[in-house]
Amino acid sequence: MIITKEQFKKDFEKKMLKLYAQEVEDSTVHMQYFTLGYLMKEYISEGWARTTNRYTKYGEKQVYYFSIEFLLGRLLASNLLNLGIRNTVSDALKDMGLSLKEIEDVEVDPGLGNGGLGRLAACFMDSMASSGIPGNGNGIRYKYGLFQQKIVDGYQVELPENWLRDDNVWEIRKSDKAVKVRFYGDAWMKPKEDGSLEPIHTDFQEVLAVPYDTALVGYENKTVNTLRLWNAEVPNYTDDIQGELNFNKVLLNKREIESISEVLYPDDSHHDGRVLRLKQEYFFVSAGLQSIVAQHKDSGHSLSELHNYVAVHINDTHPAVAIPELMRILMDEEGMEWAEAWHITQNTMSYTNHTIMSEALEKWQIDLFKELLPRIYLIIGEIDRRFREILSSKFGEDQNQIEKMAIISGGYVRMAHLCIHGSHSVNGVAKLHTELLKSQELRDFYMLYPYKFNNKTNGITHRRWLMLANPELSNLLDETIGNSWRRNPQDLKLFKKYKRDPEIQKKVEQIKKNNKEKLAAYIKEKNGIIVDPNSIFDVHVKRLHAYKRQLLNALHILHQYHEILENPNFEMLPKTYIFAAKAAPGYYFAKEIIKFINALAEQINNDPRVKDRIKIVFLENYSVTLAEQIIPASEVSEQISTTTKEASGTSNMKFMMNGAVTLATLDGANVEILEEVGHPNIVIFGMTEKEVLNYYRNGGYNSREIYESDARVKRVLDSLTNGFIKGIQVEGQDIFKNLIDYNDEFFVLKDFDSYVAAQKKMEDLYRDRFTWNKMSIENISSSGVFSSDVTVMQYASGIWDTRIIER
Ligand code: NBG
Repeated sequence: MIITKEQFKKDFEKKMLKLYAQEVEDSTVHMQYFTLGYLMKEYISEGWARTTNRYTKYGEKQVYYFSIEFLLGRLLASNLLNLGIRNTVSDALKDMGLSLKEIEDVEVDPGLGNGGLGRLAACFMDSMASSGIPGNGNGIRYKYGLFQQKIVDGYQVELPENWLRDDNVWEIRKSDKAVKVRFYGDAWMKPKEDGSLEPIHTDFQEVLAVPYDTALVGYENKTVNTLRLWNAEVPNYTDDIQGELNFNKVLLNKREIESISEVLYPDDSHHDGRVLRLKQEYFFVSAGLQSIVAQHKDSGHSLSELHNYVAVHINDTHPAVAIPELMRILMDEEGMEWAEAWHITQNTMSYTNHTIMSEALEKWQIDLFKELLPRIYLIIGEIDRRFREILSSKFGEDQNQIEKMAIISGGYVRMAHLCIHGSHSVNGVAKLHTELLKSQELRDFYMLYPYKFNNKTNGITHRRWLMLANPELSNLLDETIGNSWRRNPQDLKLFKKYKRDPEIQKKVEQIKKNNKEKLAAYIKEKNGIIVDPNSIFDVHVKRLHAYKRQLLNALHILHQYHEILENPNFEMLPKTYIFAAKAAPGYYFAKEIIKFINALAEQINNDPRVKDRIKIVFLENYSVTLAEQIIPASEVSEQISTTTKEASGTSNMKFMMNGAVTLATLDGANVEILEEVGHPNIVIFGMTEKEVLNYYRNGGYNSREIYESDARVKRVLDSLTNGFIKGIQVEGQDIFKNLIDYNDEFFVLKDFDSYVAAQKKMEDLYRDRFTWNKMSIENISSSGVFSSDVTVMQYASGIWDTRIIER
């Protein structure tokens, strides 16, 4: 949009007066935030209405991205950026004596996700709007986002994150679009006179799903898409009295019902088998589909054409019940026959798998499922029966094979199998991950449905992760290669030609230094630790999980510590190791690793013999906002998961785009980062995929042998248990046990040697400033393909079959 400074000032003053009966000069920064936020919403609303109308009027096929998590991050800055008025607003505010930065800092970061999966959904939303793809998000409006993490005495403490305590300026409650979702009761098929069967569902509990819509503003285009998050509420029983409901029962129900949209499950890989989680899943899926079908009918299209107008994307298995739910709506409510309903459902649905970690592949006990969702269970039963017929025709009498692939088997409903059978497309999130799905985890399904499988490597929005997070680098890019990269991120490759340019190298180095200084100030303020901005900032930030191997990193630091103590003149470049990670509250081992890192930090940071050669910082409460501060200040990007375990990773792409050099195993999208930057510009170590698979398949790994034969490993591990590191009696023992007695499931010790060498190599590269800066520039300029704009275009053409309305 176009607005002058003067006009904005007038609007802002007027808005402030209206909202708070206050003049700008007497306002608090809190008031300024809400004034600006509500004003932005007004600015956005016209384009929003226009976009929605345009989609309906021209019968555009729309994508609905169903996800149990959306980790959006703060919206004020990104909305201002995408509207194209951030500079104007910033200048105008400055004229009024206000600071945009301070105002932006008032916004609460809505943590409606755990990690990569939720953040990917948010990047996709930004990219769909910015690429002119008619795309909507559909999810849950959790009252409490992911817990706030405090570190107390080295331990993680979890506090509730009440992000809605103030108004959320971005959402619009749409009570008139509320729908009802049914749980429990009895469901059966009643024979009718003509011999056909009629589905009956009685004695159910009804929950009102109320949508809250948030605008998703495209970057300097005319598109404003919608994110719809559902809130669970008690229906108004006076409209619809069911049986013997009485007041007390209503109150009791209220607690139970409202809990559906109360908390986000703080776990992205272990699934918690509680009923509430399945309730959440059905809740937002049913509400979303009901509103999609209603809208489709409103616009006058026939339901038999639904799949030509609607694509529903199932983000991991959490929304898998979308498949039977759409069947239910089409059959029970719209009177369609099975065959047609199935054809439409399969052609509407597509599914992304985000992990091969088996504990995250959802399956539900039949009893639990049937009790909570009796009608849906009947439909899945029929889907399974028909699927088994297909399998029989293929595998004949091979019952084992049939059971292995069935949807309902062994007392469970398997959601991934349901997704694959019920969708027309199944994709992995990086080349290696997709290959592993095809050759290992989902091999049988790949043999059955080879045409459904495809790869869509993840991406990140360069608007948030470069333009907003790193304005200085963005300006340098504009000055050197012009600003076309902002719209076409692949143009970042134009920057490559400056890789040997001493002046540009110096500038890139200086920008990194400035960002490091800012982070150092933050660290000092938060942790009271003084870090040297001239030291190497080596950064490991992501969810805490054993397979991500924060432990390997920490053990290496401990090793370096021993080296220094043994040889006081030990040569090394000063290093600042930065960690940030939340551990799922029930994930005991992950929490022990946090304690270990903090104990190590406490000891090393305060040991005068180290002479500041090593500093360790654990920043609490990792979030999108914190990531935006850390990543632009990073030099070494730790991507050291056990090969085969990280489906893709996305922070690896963010670091690269900000000029950090990746220290990586050949896992997930690291493989593709290597393809883009080439061997000289990345440091690779560790076991190959083949070695890992071979060990998992055939055994033969013995971590104790390494402990006994490698003196460095022995020294490090012994110091976990012999009191050398203070304050980790329990944790030290447990980590030792995990690595030695339980044979080190994630090959930490197996990769130790090559990790030490890789760290050394990084340091040598860093010493040579010309080489390092060149590497940094190579990374920045090769990162464009990892923009999620590129990814969503591939989804649009390869999976959703949606038109790109504008670019
Ligand atoms: C995560 C993977 C990451 C991947 C993101 C986004 C889950 C279940 N999976 O490797 O662990 O980058 O999904 O695809 O959160």
